[in-house]
Amino acid sequence: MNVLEELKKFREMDIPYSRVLSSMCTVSHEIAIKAHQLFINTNLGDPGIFPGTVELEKRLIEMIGELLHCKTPFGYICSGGTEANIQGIRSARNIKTKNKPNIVIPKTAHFSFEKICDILRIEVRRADVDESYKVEVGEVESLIDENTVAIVGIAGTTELGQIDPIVELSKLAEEKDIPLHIDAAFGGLVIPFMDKPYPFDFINKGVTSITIDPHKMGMATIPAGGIVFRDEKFLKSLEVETPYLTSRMQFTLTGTRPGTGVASAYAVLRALGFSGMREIVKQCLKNTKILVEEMSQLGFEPVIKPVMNVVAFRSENAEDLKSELYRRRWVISTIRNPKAMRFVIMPHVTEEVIKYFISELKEVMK
Ligand code: 0PR
Repeated sequence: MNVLEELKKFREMDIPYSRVLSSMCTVSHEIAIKAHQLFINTNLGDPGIFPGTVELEKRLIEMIGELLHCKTPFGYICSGGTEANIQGIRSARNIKTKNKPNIVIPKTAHFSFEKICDILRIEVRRADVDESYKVEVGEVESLIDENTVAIVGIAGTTELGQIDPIVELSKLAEEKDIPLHIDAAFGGLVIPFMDKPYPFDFINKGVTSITIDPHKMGMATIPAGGIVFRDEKFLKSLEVETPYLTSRMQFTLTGTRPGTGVASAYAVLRALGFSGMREIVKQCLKNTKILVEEMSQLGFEPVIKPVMNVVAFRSENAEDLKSELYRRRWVISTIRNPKAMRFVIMPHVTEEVIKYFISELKEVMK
């Protein structure tokens, strides 16, 4: 058998995105795929060989900076939100230099922070959230001490798409002179394109770094995460010497690093422009509303009124429903507290997909 035929067989075992209602990734935009192909052999780990790709990354970071209200952004495109969060916290730890460092994160933070604390040997302190699942700023304050090297706020929580009170967190961070890292891995390419965007970004003086992933709502090819710092000193604090490369220093976590994420993310933002992105986000929010209406007719109530295109519906037998749906090749996810079915309404989750899904859910519930 031809090897490509063999590969196709394996690929056909995967579930197509049109049946995936749980993912923060989506079908890459067609311009992203073309851009990816053009840059397929690039390696930003050795920048002297790829000055064109380096320049493209610089321009992309500037575009992202403009979106995030930062005139002189410092950052790079990495493997995803996990790496971006690692680098955000690692830089804060390097700058604050404490013997027994700790960070204060919301209880709703993504599991990447567990990896971070393990890798960096940092104590993690989890602050409670209020009834709308936003972190309690008072709790955050009470968990801070002289060894706190960073505070984390989330703009678009993984489970519910909620936004923490970042304006207040920023005031606290400024007052205490502690770096504030914002995990906007998902929300970073949603919130700026909403009708009344919540000020989650560098517009707040206390915000020092932001995670923002083009391979989620940016429709770039995987992998494409993003980390942006307000101040160059954070990036500098991550540098190691690279004696035999075309560059002298390297601040990235990985060595060999694809230029495909840079090219595909840049292509989408340039081709669509901020106005095109606004249209995409508008459509996702409209489809989220459609799902909420359909689900409410089946008796399901959202845990919180959706803030963005992530929504969870209370259900005592969410796990059973998920399993039964999976048997029919539909993928949803669940959350445990409260028990709920969770959906991410990405660009591939169209009105048609939602209607088809609802008809199958009705069957499953019989
Ligand atoms: N921060 C937040 C707020 C996230 O939601 C995620 C991932 C990350 C950081 C980490 O990003 P990377 O996975 O790029 O390192 N959120 C999704 C999740 O855990 C990732 C995902 C994507 C999961 C596609 C499943 C899937 O099919 O739910």
